[in-house]
Formats: sequence, C-alpha cells, structure tokens
Amino acid sequence: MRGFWICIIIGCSMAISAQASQSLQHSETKPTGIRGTCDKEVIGVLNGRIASPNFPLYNYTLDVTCVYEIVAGPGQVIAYQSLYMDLEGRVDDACYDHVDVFPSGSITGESFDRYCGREVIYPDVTTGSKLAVMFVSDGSVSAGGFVISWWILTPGNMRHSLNCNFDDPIPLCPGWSQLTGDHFDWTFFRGPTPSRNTGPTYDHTTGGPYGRYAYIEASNARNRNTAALRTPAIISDQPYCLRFWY
Ligand SMILES: [Ca+2]
Ligand SMILES: [Ca+2]
Repeated sequence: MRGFWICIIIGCSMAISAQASQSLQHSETKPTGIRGTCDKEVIGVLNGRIASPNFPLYNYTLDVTCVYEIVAGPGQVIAYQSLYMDLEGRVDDACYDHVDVFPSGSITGESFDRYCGREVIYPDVTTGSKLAVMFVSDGSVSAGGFVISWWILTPGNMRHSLNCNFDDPIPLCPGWSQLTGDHFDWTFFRGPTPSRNTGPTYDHTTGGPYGRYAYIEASNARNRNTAALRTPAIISDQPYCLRFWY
C-alpha cells in the first residue's frame, strides 16, 4: 500500500518556529567560547553546551569514554543539536569514534542514536527530563571533536500555536496532539521515508534533511483506518487556510 505525505501551513504564510528554539546552527567551523571536558553532569541549569576533551585547541584524546548527563526538572524535556562534528569517519558502516545520544537519558537504555565523521545531530528532544551523551574514541586516529548545544523546555508552559512545520525539537507544536481514539498515529521524519517508492525524500519547509515532515505510514493500515492530529482551538475572525504538499 502506498503511503502519502503531507505538510501543513495554516494562515497562508510561512510557518514560523513556535518553540523559541535557540538560533544556533551547526557549522563546519569550530564554535568559540566552549572548552571541552571528558564527563560532565549538569543539574538545574537552563541551557549549555558540551564538547569533547581538548576542544577547541587540540584533537580529542585517544582511547577515552566520556559520559555527559543533563538533568532537568519534572515535566521538562531537553532539546539538543550538534553545533560542530568532526570525528573519525565511518568505515564500512562502522564508527570507530562516536557520539551516542540517549534520548531516554540512560546510557544503559537500549535506544540511542550513533554519530561519527561529520554527521549532523539535528534538533531533537528527550523523552523525559534527562539527556545522556556518551563519547567513545579508539586507540588511533583523532579529529577536531564535537560540540552539542542543549536547552531545557517546559512543554506545559509553551504558548499554543497554529503554525506548525514540525521542524522544532518537539515535532508536534504546543497545543497539538495525536488523537488517541483513532487507529494509528502520524509520524514525524527527516529525509526519505523508510518504505520504498513512497513518501517524500526531504522536508518541504527547509528543502533538505534539516526539517521534518509529518506523514502516515499506510503499509500496515487497513481500509477505513484513520490517523488524526488535533490542532489547538481556532478562535478568529480571519480566514484560515490549510495547505498540503504531497
Ligand atoms: Ca579513532
Ligand atoms: Ca517541516
């Protein structure tokens, strides 16, 4: 079954980032003003950066395992993205040096995302109030290192917004929700959809892999199944429009 994809802009204008994310961008050059460490624990701070040992003066240390843990308060989540990445590259699909990001906040958790070489960590968010990052280098070949920016968000306090482009660390904008009485959920994704010959190959908003789009994976759905997103209440005298790209 063929999936289809969708991008929504309400208000007939460019969708605006609704989550006041930091205006930091990943760069090919080393950011200034940050000194790297091996291991770091941060509690009760609203934002910060972590960087590999020896950053920015020297290449990272060989044969190290460094753990970085950020702890937010109850009801909060932690957004993160890379500002700089220069690790030993991927060889035959293997990373000899790597940054592992654990959105569950636990390095014993099974679910993590692994990055090496110059791979970008796009904006994303933890599942709970902790973020854990582990950096591992092997005994040969070092490089410039990494810098990850993080900042704490309190979803319950965020202003609801109709404009949603799914590109913020929390893909579903404040006030939006997945309906629970339907058959399956919408998915938020970057890059080409996993199922072949379907779905977009990139995000419409950004024209590349940086942004996300929302789509429904219909491969396992049945006729008359529904997947619904609920927007915040629309209270306005102005006309609104809903725009799809597919
Ligand atoms: Ca290495
Ligand atoms: Ca988008």
